[in-house]
Parts: sequence; C-alpha cells; structure tokens
Amino acid sequence: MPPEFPTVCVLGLGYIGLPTAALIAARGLKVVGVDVNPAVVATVSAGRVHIIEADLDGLVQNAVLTGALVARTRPEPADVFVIAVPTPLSDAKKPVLDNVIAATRSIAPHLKSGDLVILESTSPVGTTAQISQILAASRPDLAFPASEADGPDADIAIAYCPERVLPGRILKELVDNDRCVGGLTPACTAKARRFYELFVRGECIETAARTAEMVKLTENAFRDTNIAFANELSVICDSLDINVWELIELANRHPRVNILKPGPGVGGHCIAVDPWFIVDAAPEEARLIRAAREVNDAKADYVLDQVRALIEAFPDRAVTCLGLAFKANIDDLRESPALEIVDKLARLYGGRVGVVEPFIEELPATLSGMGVKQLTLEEALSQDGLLILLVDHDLFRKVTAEQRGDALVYDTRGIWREPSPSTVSLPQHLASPQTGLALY
Ligand code: SAJ
Repeated sequence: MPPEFPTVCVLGLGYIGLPTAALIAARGLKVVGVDVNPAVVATVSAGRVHIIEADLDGLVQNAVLTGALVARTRPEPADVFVIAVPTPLSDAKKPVLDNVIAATRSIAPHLKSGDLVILESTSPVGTTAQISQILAASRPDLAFPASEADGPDADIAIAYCPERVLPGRILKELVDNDRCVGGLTPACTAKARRFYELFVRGECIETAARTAEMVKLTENAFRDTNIAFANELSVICDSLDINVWELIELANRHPRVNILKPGPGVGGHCIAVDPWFIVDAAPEEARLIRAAREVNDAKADYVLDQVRALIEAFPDRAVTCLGLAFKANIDDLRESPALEIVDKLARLYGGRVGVVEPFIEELPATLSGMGVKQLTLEEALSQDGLLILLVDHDLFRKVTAEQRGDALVYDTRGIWREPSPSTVSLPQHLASPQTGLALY
C-alpha cells in the first residue's frame, strides 16, 4: 500500500522545526524544510545545523546526504504541511501571529485535495480556525473544515498539534512524549494522528483544536505559576529572615507538596511568554496567571536591588555575576533574567562588573560595550569579591566552600547551601559578623 503521506513540508527550521523535519526524514518520508532565512537554508543544505541540540547534527547530515531532507526558502507541493514558526509577544504582551499568517499564505498555492495542514507553533486559542479561514479565502476551489463543526469531510484536513520538548532532549522527547492531536473536525484529528504515529512512540491523544491550543498554553502557565510561588516565597523569607532553601526542602517532605525552586526570574521563549496568551484571551478571568507573570518578572529587579545594596556596602570588592543563560547548562540567553540583571548592573557600574558564562565564547556586544569583562571561573574565585550566582550551571554547582574563600556570596539559586568559612549566603542572612551588614 503506498504511504499516505509520502512528502512533508516543514515551515520553520528552528528549535522545533529542524529536529521535526530531520526525524520525519529519518522515517523514510521526503521532507522539504522551509525557512525564510537564507543562511539557515544554506546551513541545512550543507548538512549542518545552526542550533545546538544533542544528536541533531548527525541526523540532519544523514538526512541531507540521502536526499530525504532538502532545505528551501519557499514551500513546495507536499502531502503534509507542518507550520512551526515563532509566535513572539509584542511589547504590549499580545501574541504576534505574523509568521504563522505568512507561512499559511505561502502554502495556499501548493495545496491539493487530500492534503493535511498542521499548526505546531504555540498559538492563542482559535488560531487553527483562523488559518483555515485564510486558506479558504485563498483557495475557493477547495473545501476547508469549518471550525469545530462536524461538517462534511473537507478536501483539506487541518489540526493543531503542539510539541512539549525540553531543550537539550528534543529529539528524544519528540518521539517519546505523548502528543495532543487537535483537528478542526474528527476527520482532521484522525488524519493528523495517523501522521504523527509514523514517528511518535508516545500516545497520540485526540481532542478538538481549541483544546489542543489551550493544552500547550496551560502546561507552561502551570509551570510559571508554580515558579512564581517559589519566587514569592523567597522574597517573603528574606523579609522574615528565613532560609528559603531550607524552608522548601522541609515543606517538600510532605508527600503531596512539590514546591519548585526560586531563581532570579523566569527566562526562555516559552514559560515567560505562553501564559500571556491566556491572559490576552481571558483578561478578566486569568488573574492568578497574570499575577504569576508579574511576580516572576519582578524578581529580576528584586535581585538587582539586593546586589546594588551589596555593592554600595562593599565599594572595594570586585563584582562578578556567575551565569547569563536563561537556565542551567545551555547557551540560550533569550529572555534571560540573568542577562537583564547584568545589563542593568553594567549601566550602573560599568567596568566594575565581571561575568562568568562558560557556555558562550564572548559576551553580547551590549555588555562588552559597557566595559563588562568576561572572566573564567578561576579568575572570579581568585578575587575574593562579590559573587552573584544567577544560573545554576553544573560548573558552578561544583565550586566548594573552600574555593569560594572570602568571597561574599549572593546565591539566587540555592546551589551553595553550605556557607563559606568566612562569609554568609545572602540575602537570607543579610547581617554578617564581618560586615555588620543588615539589608532587610
Ligand atoms: N525555573 C525556575 N525555577 C524552577 C524551574 C525553572 O526559576 O524550579 C526557571 C528557569 O531557570 C528558566 C525558566 O524558569 O529561566 C524556564 O525553565 P524551564 O526549564 O521550565 O523552561 P523551558 O522553556 O526550557 O521548557 C519549558 C518546559 N515546559 C514545562 O516544563 C511545562 C518544556 O516542557 C516545554 O516544552 C518548553 O517550556 C516549551 O517549549 O514550551
């Protein structure tokens, strides 16, 4: 029996699109990867990758070598079209769908009866129905599914199927994780499920498109709200002079309590972004979700205020921030609270600020332009200055109390629980015998 989906066109060759395209190609389907950035197309066409992700380079190289994957700047006819383009936030915290709409318009001329269109990009509820309307207006010769109705079988199937992968484990999780498959009609859902079952080992669970759109947003809003609870706890504990790390460790001994970890704020292009899509759709009802976003966004300025108080109290000490990435052990600075804090410190103290970031070769120009120096961890530890730990990279976790010596430590991630012999971890114990410093 001939394959139902011999050719697939993946639009957007980023963190999700490129691994998805390579995985589908590895399953023997012909894949046309499309990106509006010619440099990305050139890189992939050469069998190389422009993003750091475990095992992706080998998969792409092999797919390109065998001809299973080709990269183009414009879509071509296919049996399945997967839209995996960015959906950023505007300054007003509104979803920006320009990329999704442009990708939708670009595939319209290539559609034929029997094709399947899948939206994977994180999108506001109702976007899948919106792209169906856009396509219907472009191709009156074809019948498109009405949103949610059981309507007659359309010529084109349309579904929303979000990914839920963790950077660094993308190829594994794309295959192993359960997948939510949300068609505009049951026939669309069934067709999309048959497609994903070609390369997904997790369960492909059927639902309606609007529910699938909300699932993705819900997962990340849930995580953001739980992180906000931890962050708010850390601020409360500072004011009550309680060690928040000890508090959480004890509370989590309860069999049904799992409090997440405080940090300097929430970064990345998902957790810090997706909850705003819900707030935008239901501004009156999404009060807790909005409040969580505001708590997490405010944490960076809270940390900044604590650091400024330290710097003012210890004018002779060198200041070194440990970490710029938005989370541990990656090089991604997108929406990073650490980067925001260092940037604001640099505007205040310029060349007095140093940074250790083991996952990047050189500092962003905005920082080096203000005189910020990139140091090695050894250089930072040798200064006995102020160490502001912002990212819990494994490299930093290994630093012992002895190695920290006489440095004054502000550990925003709670990875150095044992205090150095002559210093105390700030801000939980803001008073210190050596300094008489009391910051409340
Ligand atoms: N963070 C904390 N404390 C915690 C956990 C995280 O401060 O206890 C911070 C991190 O430092 C980081 C931010 O939150 O700055 C986000 O970290 P993350 O690991 O939650 O975020 P992502 O964006 O790498 O991955 C998330 C995951 N979503 C969920 O866990 C619900 C991943 O499964 C999603 O696929 C991904 O977002 C996405 O693509 O949406």
